[in-house]
Amino acid sequence: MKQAHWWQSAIVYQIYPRSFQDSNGDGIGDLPGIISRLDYLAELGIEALWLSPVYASPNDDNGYDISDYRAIMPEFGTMADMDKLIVEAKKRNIRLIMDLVVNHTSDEHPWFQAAQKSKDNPYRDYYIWADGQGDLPPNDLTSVFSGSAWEYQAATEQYYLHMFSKKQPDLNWKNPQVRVEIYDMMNFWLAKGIGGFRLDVIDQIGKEPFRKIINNGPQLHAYLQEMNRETFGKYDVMTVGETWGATPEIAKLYSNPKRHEFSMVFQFETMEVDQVPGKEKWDSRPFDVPQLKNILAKWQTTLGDEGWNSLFWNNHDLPRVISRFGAEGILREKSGKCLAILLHLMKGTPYIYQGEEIGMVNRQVNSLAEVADIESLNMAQERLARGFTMAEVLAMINRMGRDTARSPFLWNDQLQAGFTTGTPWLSITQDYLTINAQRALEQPDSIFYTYQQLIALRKAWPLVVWGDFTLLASAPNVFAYERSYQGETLLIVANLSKEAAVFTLPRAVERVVITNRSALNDHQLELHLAPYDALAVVLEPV
Ligand code: TEU
Ligand code: CA
Repeated sequence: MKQAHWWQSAIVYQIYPRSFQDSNGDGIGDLPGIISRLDYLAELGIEALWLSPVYASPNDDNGYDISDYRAIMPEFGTMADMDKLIVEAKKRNIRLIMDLVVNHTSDEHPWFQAAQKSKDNPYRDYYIWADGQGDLPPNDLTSVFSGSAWEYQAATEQYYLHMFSKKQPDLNWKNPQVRVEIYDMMNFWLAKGIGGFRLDVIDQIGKEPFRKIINNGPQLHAYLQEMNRETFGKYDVMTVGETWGATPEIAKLYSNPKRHEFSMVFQFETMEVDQVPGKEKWDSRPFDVPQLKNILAKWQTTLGDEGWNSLFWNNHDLPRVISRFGAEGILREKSGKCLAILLHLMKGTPYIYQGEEIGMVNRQVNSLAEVADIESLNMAQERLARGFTMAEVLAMINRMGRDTARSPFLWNDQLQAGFTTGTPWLSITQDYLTINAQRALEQPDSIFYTYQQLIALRKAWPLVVWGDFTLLASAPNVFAYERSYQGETLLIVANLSKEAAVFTLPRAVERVVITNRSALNDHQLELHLAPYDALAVVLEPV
């Protein structure tokens, strides 16, 4: 057996705290709410919990704009609640992964408050400032959230850089003092006994904005090695970097254990399979299954022992996977199970985004008044000005907008789905009488138990953790692969479409490990697959 880290056989569950469980009726999820649901998470079997940011924040970008890294957002609770969460989670063998947003702070962070006062303020150089070009910004860099990445600040007659909203000024990582402060803060959290960090847009910290280099800047990996050395390198924790532009070769730079940077990164190449090439995410095209197969197979085979994959279908920035790559309606649970089986038997660390395990679908809106997400709202403003119709813009938001996956967790069939006794901060549009956790727990064949079974399989079976991956030839919409380890082979077949398909098995089946079909319908090598059928089988030895 290879040298194992705990995170190589663990499954991570992501919580978007605002939307998980409200405990006091203010319509906003909170830490006591999360604590009250730890038994549910333990029953699912997850071993790590990634919390989207819970630090003090004015919430321009729902916590990704931090005004105090060492304080908890009052809406979410107190530091005592946080300490209790860490302890209570640990009792259930669950480690807490903190979301670390260090590419930028909030403009309400004391560092920025000081920095903006004058050019010679000691904190000025914590951020990135520049003179304009006449009436224009320093250059034409654009923010991820639309518009210029530079904001003019009249008091000192200079612009500051913000790759996200103008309330999220970018930190200047070239300043050693900034790095020391960040590392101190990380050590503060590590000392509390957390299980690791998810590092927000970390590929941007080595940026050279005046050369218009944002991702993968020249100093990026030097900073990460320094960070590792100064902070989490001394602990048995996991780290996962959010790296939008990463290729497998770039991922090896981050996750090759010899380089002492991160455990793994999130790759987003998979997310291009329903996007018009070269355009923005809002410009959609039908889901290209063959492309998905090629991308995932490439990541599975290229990293080898020089890196580690993270496996995910969705998160708080992405649409719900059933609405995106599966099917809502009568095929909802079937397609959800299919996607789960397909992903969870690959090599890497799987992530589940809250509600995925009960088959939640996209939240839908009828007007901009129902939208909270700053990225969607900025896009709407920009595209309406460019001549798109409101109907077109709403369709984009309903398909790709970030609120699709940020709506409250559906706990039961009571008022507001059991999320709150008050009015939820984001309205619930899904059919929670049909889709809810209580119902999923009551039905032995629900999607919840498929996830539970997949998690248990990974914990119990080294093949799932360590097995080599081979993509198999198949019909365009069928995804088939093998995992093999120490003479044993597991075959996974998934039909990612609403059409029937055929897959020919190389040998007879010895046993079915997991499936979303009621039974294997025949004993022949030719397997007839109904829409979204998926199965994992061990074949008879050669
Ligand atoms: O996301 C980084 C990022 O690039 C996303 O904004 C992404 O481009 C977009 O959401 C895709 O639709 C991280 C966080 O996950 C996100 O929630 C934050 O808004 C962002 O950083 C800024 O901190
Ligand atoms: Ca609350």
